[in-house]
Amino acid sequence: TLPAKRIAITGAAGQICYSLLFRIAKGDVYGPDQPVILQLLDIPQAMGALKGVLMELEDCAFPLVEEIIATDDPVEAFKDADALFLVGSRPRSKGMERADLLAVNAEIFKVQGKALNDAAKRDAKVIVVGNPANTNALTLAEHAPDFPRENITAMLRLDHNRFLSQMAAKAGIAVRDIEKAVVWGNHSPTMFPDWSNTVANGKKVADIVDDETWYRDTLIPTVGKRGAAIIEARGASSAASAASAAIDHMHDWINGTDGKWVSMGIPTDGTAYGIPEGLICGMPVTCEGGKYKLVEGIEIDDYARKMIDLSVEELKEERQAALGK
Ligand code: NAX
Repeated sequence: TLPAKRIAITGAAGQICYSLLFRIAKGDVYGPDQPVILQLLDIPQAMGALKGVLMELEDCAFPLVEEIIATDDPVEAFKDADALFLVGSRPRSKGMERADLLAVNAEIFKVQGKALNDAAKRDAKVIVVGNPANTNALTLAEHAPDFPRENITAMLRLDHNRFLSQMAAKAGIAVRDIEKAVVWGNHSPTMFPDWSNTVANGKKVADIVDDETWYRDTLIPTVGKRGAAIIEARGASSAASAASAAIDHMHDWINGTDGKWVSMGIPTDGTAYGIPEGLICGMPVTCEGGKYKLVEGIEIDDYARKMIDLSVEELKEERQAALGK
C-alpha cells in the first residue's frame, strides 16, 4: 500500500463537513487505492460535536482511513498536510455588518495562515471554502509568506457546477457534454458565469439556447442567488453540494482535467484579462500533473468586461476591509 496522504479539514463539526469527510474517507479525492489520515480542526466549543462525527467516521470502518486526528490547534491539524480543506469560518450573526464579518474572518485566516506557513508540506494544495472564500484565501496567503502562493485557491466550483446544470437543463443537453464554461470573479452574487465560449457537442450553447435575455436576466441571477434559494427552501445553507464541489475542485487539481476547463479562485499576477495582481479571483483553468494552468487568450467582449470588472471591484473592496490595502 501507498504511504498515507494527510488531509487537513477545518470546520469539521459543521454541515458541509458532515458530507465532505465521509466522501474524502471513501477515496473520492485521491482515489480508491490511496490511504488517508484525516486531521480535523474545529473550535473548542465544537469539540463535543466533533467527537460525535469522529465516532460516526469510525463506525463506517473505511478501509482507506489510517488515522483520524481531531483537534482545536491549527498547527497540529495542518502538520505535514498534503491537502487542506479550509471550510470553517465565522458566519454572519444578527446585526453584524459586512465589514465586521470580513474582520473576524481575517483574524481566523491570519492564525491559520501562520499555521500553514509553519506546519504544512510545501507542496500542499489548499482550497478555501469558508466565506468570504476569496478574501479569506488572500488573508491566508498574506500570513504564509514561506508557503507557495499558487497553492492557495478558493472555491468557485459550486458556482461552476450550478452554471453547468442550469445550461444543461435549458439547452436539453447533458452536463458531461458541456465544455469551456467559466465563472469569473468573487464567490458572491457578483460572480460572472460566462457562456461566450461554452460549447456542447460542437455547438455553442449560446446558439442552442438562442436567448440572450434568458442568459442575462435569468441564468446569471439564478446562479448568483442559488445559495439564498437553497436556504429559503431547505432552511439551511447548501452543504452536500458544497462538499461535492470541494471534492471536484481538489480531485481535478490532483488528477487533472484532460483539457477540460474548470473554474478556480486563483491568485492573480496582474498579467491576464485586465485583472489586477494581489487578488484571488475565479478564472478558467485546466489541470495537469498536479498543477492548474490559467486558460489564456479568451476573448472578453464588452458585456463580459463590465461583469468581470464589477466582481473584481468587490474583491478589491473586500481586500481593503480585510487587509487594509
Ligand atoms: P457550519 O456553521 O455548519 O460549520 C462551520 C464550522 O466551522 C463550525 O463547526 C464552526 O465551529 C467551525 N469554525 C468556526 N471557526 C473556526 C475556526 N477558526 N477554525 C476551525 N473551525 C471553525 O457552516 P457550513 O454550512 O459547514 O459552511 C462552512 C462555510 O462554507 C461557511 O463560511 C459558508 O458560508 C461557506 N460556504 C462556501 C461556499 C462556496 O462556494 N465557497 C458554498 C457553501 C457555503 O455557503
